[in-house]
Amino acid sequence: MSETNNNLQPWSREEFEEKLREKGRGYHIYHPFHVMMYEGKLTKEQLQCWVANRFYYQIAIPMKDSAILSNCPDVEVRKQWIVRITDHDGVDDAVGGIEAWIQLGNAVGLTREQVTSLEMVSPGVRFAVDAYINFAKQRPWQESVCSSLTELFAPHIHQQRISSWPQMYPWIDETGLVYFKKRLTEARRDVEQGLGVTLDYFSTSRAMQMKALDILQFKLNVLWVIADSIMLASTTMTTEGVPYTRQPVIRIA
Ligand code: AHQ
Repeated sequence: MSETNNNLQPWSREEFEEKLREKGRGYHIYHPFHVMMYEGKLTKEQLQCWVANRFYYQIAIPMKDSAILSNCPDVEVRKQWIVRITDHDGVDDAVGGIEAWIQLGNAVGLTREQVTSLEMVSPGVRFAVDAYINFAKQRPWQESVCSSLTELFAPHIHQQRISSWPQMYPWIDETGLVYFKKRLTEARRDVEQGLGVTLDYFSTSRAMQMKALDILQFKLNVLWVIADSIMLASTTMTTEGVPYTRQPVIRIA
């Protein structure tokens, strides 16, 4: 009879952190679309599709983080967490991440309107991102903090873009990379807090530690499905020679 998680001893703090980091094997840096991006194999249209669709994720982050704040009674946690909102929204005339992402849109040849109108956002991306926001609205704030820990793996993917795009996509103006450079330091700072909360809150039992791994898997799935949807929306696919049919979207003016 295998022991259930309930009567196993919890992992040590170090072991638990190691198990969280091992989940990085499912991070979207390994998704074929991001591998193609890193290898310089994406067309201009595919990159435009990725930027326009990912904008829906970017504008969701401050709403997700506001949901966490609204569920969190701990003043010290809120005082640290709130910076995530201003990082994206900006403060006074300082450019925030959302505006930097629109600059990325301009750098890949999109107009501000094409990005901010969300006209290019696919249903799959909307569903995945909305699932993430709703998770943060409905679950205990510590579970939402745990779900943000995919950022343990984010500096690597941001550094990949900063390093490879100038060579692979020389037509993209360097101003487009501002967002990724911003996130390199912000993500490392964010993860410090997120990891501390997660290791403290979920270390009460092995069952709780396993729950944290499941929550992290949920967020890995969100990112993976976003990449799936963008790949389907922007890549010519055939099944047994039959081209993949995209849903005709009739826009009533
Ligand atoms: O630009 C990203 C960002 O601001 C965040 C916040 C964090 C969260 O709270 O879930 N996750 C995240 C991520 C960002 N960029 C993604 C990328 O590939 O550019 C990675 C993503 C993440 O790893 O969760």
